[in-house]
Amino acid sequence: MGPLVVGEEVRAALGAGRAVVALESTLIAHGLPFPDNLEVGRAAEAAVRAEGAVPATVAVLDGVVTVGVDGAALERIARGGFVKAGQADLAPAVASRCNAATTVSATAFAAARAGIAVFATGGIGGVHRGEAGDVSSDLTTLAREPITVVSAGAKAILDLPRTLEMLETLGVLVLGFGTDELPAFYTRSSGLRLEHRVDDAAGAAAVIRARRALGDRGGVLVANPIPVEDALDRELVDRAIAAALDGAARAGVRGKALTPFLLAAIARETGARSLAANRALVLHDCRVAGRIAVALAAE
Ligand code: PSU
Ligand code: MN
Repeated sequence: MGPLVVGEEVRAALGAGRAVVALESTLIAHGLPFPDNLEVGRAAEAAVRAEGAVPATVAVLDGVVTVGVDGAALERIARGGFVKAGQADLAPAVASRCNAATTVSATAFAAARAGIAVFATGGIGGVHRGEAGDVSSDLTTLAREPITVVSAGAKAILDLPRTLEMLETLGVLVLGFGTDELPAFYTRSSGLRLEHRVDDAAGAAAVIRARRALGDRGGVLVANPIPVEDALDRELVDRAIAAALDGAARAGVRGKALTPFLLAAIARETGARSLAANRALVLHDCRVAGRIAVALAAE
């Protein structure tokens, strides 16, 4: 067995030219608490299926990068013990035969190797706020991989203006999905204007096809705002983020642990309302990604 394996159902779907949507596992292992995380992982797969596409959740299982894990593996991921792996962490995880959840960067990389064109997540990583200057490898991987990531923007805990600037510098196309603004994860708007907008899956597919036809091999970020009825109050979010950032600074949390720490702190600060919003936006992204994958497969 090689270091990267594609699950049977996913392989069959890709072989037949059917729509497939990749899903990441860090959001399950480190973004949400058990057992909500397992429920969201399952619901995400179901949402992709409801649109007529095949879900491919990605993780490293005993050192094998697996594109399309089965239900038993999904449960293992949710129960804990999986480290967090970005793209650069994949090879060490393979060499040491460990279990790892894949971030957006690792998932995009593995999915692209498998020939998957569309990927759904909640929010990509980006440039963190403050002087530390921590920048997620999600951005650089997106610049390199020919994949479309559907997300509710970048996580609100980040420095969104600098994240958007970096995406532009790297040549990642950011497409507003029914919006002219970069969505801010728990809320629909950030005040940051986007240059490009599409209003449905067919519109997104047309742009993706044009990018391919031009030979542009970089990634596309479809910025899909959280549904109106699920969005959180902006003041609540701002207060929770400020408290979370303060807590992280006092505890000296940085690096890989920072994003999971902040998400957990925000869940406490919002009385778990952030978890409900996170669930809603992830499932919405899965539905939109499913539709885009179906539109692309129909060409
Ligand atoms: N989206 C969510 N919850 C998450 C993440 C995204 O709704 O937990 C994860 C993604 O896997 C993303 C990662 O790639 O956070 C970014 O981590 P870092 O900032 O350490 O690169
Ligand atoms: Mn980082």
